[in-house]
Amino acid sequence: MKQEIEEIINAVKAHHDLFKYSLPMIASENITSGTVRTLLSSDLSHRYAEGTVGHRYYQGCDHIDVIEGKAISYAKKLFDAEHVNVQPISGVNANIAAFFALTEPYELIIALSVPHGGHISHARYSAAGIRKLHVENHPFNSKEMSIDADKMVRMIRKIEPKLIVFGASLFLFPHPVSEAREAADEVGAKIVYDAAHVLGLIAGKQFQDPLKEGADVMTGSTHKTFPGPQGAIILCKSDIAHKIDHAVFPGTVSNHHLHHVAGLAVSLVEMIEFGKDYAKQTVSNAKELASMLYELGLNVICEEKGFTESHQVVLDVSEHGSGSNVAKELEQANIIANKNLLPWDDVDYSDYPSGIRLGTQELTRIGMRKSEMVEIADLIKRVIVDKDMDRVKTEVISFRKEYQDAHYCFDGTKAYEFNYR
Ligand code: DSN
Repeated sequence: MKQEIEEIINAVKAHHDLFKYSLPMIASENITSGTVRTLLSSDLSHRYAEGTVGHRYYQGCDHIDVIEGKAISYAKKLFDAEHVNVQPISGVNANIAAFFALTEPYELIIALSVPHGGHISHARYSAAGIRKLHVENHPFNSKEMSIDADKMVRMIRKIEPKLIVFGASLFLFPHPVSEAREAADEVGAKIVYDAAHVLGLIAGKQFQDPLKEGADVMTGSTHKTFPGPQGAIILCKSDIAHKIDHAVFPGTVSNHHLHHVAGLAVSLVEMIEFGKDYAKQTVSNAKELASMLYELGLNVICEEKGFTESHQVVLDVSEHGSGSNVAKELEQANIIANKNLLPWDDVDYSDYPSGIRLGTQELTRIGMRKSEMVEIADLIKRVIVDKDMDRVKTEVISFRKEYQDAHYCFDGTKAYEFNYR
């Protein structure tokens, strides 16, 4: 094999080995079933199907129409949604499309700030800025890690935004969607809920149901708690379906990723069958991990509120070095997590935030339950407090050996294998 190609293949193999024998705890990642992985490398990955089901600009799309039609109908069923678009190629793309569908340039929106956990695409310097929107931040209670609903309602009535955005990257507790609805109606605002992080929990009915609570649109990545392929989905009320579809194509996507749509269709079937059990276990694992870490002396935030209602657990590790240093130390022990800005951090030092964000969704997907969380809490504590990286790494590798299959799907064996000829 040509050396340059071999080097790439070897790097991919090494990547697989890392994830096979580590604790994958980035809160925005997951692993797909074998069927989905196979579909991602199918011929669909290099075809065009601009347009919508039955109305394409290219020939050769009959089977693609079947696949996309099924993905839409499974998503409608799983989320009880009036309208679904499966074409956005990423969560940011889905948010940009929602902003283009529901606002005009220079209008005002309310969203969560990044230091309070908001996603960058809700900020002026990202997707909201691309639409030239003026962004006011949700009033936030940092101690409770939640939006202050009373202040938010007063703010909606006072500043009369065109759009109210909910959802976050640091996302421990539900957002006040139903509380916003009446004031939003009074001022003529729409509500977009960015469910990127919690889509799998919503699918499994273990988190708030934004569409039922009054959101007009729900966007979401399909590869975080929702254990599907990289990409995104938009679900919305039927009265704005046309605006959303038009903002996706031709607005912000030319060709969508057809292999993603096929993988998503299968992931939706998996979640219809197993979503409730998976989501329940994910949240219960997060609660267990948080309380074990707390008992071991770590500063897990929001103890008064039971730490978390989602897949995330957040630690303030400022006593043990910055979040950046601790994330690197965890990586030395094969525990993969990320540093995170916390509300009380100085944003000017954002390369050295005090937080570590942990997610339990992938550990759950590979079959771990509460007893494994107890062991993992101990391993994490030994890195963060005792700085015992070398010994913990050996133990993590050995611990991981028996968790190699994806659960909550029909075809999950050897989920981390990569066989290249
Ligand atoms: N970067 C993702 C996260 O980790 O939250 C969101 O896009």
